[in-house]
Amino acid sequence: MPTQKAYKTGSTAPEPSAPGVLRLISMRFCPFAHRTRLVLAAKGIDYETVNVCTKNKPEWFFAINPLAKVPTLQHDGKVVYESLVCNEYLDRVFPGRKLLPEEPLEKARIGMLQAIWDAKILPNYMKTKRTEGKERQDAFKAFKEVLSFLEKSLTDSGKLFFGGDQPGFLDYSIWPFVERFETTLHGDLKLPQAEFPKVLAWKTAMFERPEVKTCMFDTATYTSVSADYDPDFGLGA
Ligand code: GSH
Repeated sequence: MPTQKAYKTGSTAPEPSAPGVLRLISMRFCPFAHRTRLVLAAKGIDYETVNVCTKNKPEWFFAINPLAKVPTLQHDGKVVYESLVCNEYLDRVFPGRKLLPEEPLEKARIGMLQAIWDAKILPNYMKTKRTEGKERQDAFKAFKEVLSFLEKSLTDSGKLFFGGDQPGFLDYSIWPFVERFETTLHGDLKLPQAEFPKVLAWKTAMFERPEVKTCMFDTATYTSVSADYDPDFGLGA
């Protein structure tokens, strides 16, 4: 069971990790740290967790990462932060299944889908969370329009996952948000099976993955946490 202790403002810094021990500075419900926990689990990398409170950050965190954001990795005296940077670092440095493709165009494809996710899909989803009535329906329509890029990518590749026959880099970077979408995308905001057969099959398959199960919280937890903590899942913070 991962630790639930979280270091807050005024706390004394934890002892440095033992030599050779990878440390993840995290916050339990952070979707960005979740990205990195998924990669750690998928690659079977051993690590220890130090949780910080991202609302009342401990002063010592700024000395490690000037942005003081999670996830942050400490590894053999080195520091790596920003979730996608952390994930690429882990993928390059640690053995195990490779998550990023070597082939340049294939790697570019993943990067472009990530950009669509960041610039279009996630913001439109966030709008459905924040709005009501007609505005919400319009946001949901816009969300579906941009989600169709993911549907097309899976259709074109003929694979179950964005990484191919197994989840890869993009699967793990978008999944934490999709897991949280369960709090919103039901009732009149349910994704239609006829429009999104591939995305919905991907979602079902992702829920079955052991690394996803290890890292997840249930929808009830996300609902209560997002009401109390960050309706925007930390975005724009
Ligand atoms: N771009 C960063 C990444 O991809 O790692 C975003 C990370 C992020 O915003 N994490 C939140 C955080 O540390 C917690 S969910 N917030 C504290 C802050 O924004 O100062």
